[in-house]
Amino acid sequence: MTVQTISTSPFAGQRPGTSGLRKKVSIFEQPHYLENFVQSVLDTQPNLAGSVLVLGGDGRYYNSTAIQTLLRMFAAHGIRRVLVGQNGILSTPAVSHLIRKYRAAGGFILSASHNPGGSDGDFGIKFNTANGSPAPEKVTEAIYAQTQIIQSYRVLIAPEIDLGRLGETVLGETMVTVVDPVSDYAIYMESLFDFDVIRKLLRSGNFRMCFDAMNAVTGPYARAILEDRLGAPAGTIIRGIPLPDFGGEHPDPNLVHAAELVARLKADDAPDFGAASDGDGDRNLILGKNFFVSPGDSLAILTANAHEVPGYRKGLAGVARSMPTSRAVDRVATILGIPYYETPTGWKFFGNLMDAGRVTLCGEESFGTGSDHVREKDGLWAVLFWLNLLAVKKQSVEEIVRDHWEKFGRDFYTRHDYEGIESNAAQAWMNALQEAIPTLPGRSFGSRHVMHCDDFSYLDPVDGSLSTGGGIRVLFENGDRIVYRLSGTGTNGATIRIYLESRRFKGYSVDVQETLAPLIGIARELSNLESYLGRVEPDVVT
Ligand code: VG1
Ligand code: CO
Repeated sequence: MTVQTISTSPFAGQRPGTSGLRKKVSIFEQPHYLENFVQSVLDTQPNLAGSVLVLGGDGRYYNSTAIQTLLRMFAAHGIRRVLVGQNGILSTPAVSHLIRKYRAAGGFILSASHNPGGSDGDFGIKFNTANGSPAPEKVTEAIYAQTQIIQSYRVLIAPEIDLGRLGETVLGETMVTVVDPVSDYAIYMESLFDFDVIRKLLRSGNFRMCFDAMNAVTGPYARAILEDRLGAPAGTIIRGIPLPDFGGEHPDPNLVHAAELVARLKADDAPDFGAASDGDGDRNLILGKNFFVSPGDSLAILTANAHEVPGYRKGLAGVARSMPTSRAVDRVATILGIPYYETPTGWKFFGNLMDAGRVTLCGEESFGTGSDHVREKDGLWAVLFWLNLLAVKKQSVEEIVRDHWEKFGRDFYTRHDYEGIESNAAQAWMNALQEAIPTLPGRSFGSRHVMHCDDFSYLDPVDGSLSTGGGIRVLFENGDRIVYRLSGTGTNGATIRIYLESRRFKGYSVDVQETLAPLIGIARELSNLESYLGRVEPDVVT
């Protein structure tokens, strides 16, 4: 087996976004495209040579091809050992866990998360560092800079590894170990939650749940944990087999894309609990009987009730949320007397806070919740946390949420997405908003008065790094808030996100969109949405 050096030249646009490099499959399939990016990671991270790496993905189209390429490149780079998930499968939180458990120097996750898959869908690659966290901005920027000057990459000429067979294979001087994707993760979950009490609940005969794996990576994890270990009856999991094209659907666990699950939870004989996870297993959707738990509420509720769960009984060091996420958790933290942090969008900003022992739980409005047990958000972890609470508190999902609102007040919250916007138009709209920032404070819109407006920037309190351009926030005197930002994960033009939040202490039963309608109107008027985009209605409302 020989190492070949292949000449190449840079591709434009290999800057990782909110969560890794995401592009259409056809872009990744261009000769040298994937190799250039991977070589740029290896070249800029000198600690990887001679170390252990973790490798896996969500099973989407191009996953297996890419894994074989990466293995041959790792062998050419002198990586000592690679832990790769059987059939190339590893959920994002499982990768983070394996990196930490086996003290790997890092890992590669092949996924475009909730973006559609298949040959005309999306592919993605993300590099995580030795703490199991998505690479911080200074690392992704160094990788990007290298992609812009790369001239060659190295690859071992070798036959394909059989990814279906557990065990070890030598590739050049690299040991490749094909591991069971689920077992370490499942054991870890058992150490955090009270499996006995959850088992009792699931076997009691008066509690039913349904988990939608969305034809994506969590199917095998959910089966092993919910059915095999916790005794949920067969059939608890729907869409449980990972498919390369996710059955042609968006593996995005929200009310729009998890329509079948939502319908089941609305039926007369609805189960008591419904949950779903996304393409790579890091997001979660939580439903009760005919009841939706908004992700911001979920984070606040887990924070308020963490002492009920074995893994968090000793208390929380603090909590963090991304800036656009509802501020519901802040009030809980204040009452608990623990610090809370507001970070830019994307899980990579939580890593330092967790490593420094400043926060235990973190969350985002985009159906992401997690803790310092790994350094990624974790879909099944959130589901198990809720199951543990349901079992201990002996209340329904709805009762738990309503009790929480009663005690802490309620944040009405929604996100409106405008997808497939022509990039220049989206940028022009954003630029105009940026220019308007100094003119907004003091202006009134109906009965609301703008108190403060800025483009969010974040000074990391642990390493002092500065992240700018986090999104424009408009704060009103009555506590309402509008946030505007451009997505960093899309592959088709630009996606505009408008986040709306209004805190109320009364009027719980009112419909969220109805309650927020005046604020929604202001958000559109204030940003001149229609004149820039030629439209006002969003594509997706979550
Ligand atoms: C979106 C979400 C963000 C999340 C990111 C990755 O990013 O808004 O909260 O961290 O996706 O999640 P953006 O830049 O498109 O708004 V995942 O499950 O796609 O890795
Ligand atoms: Co995801």
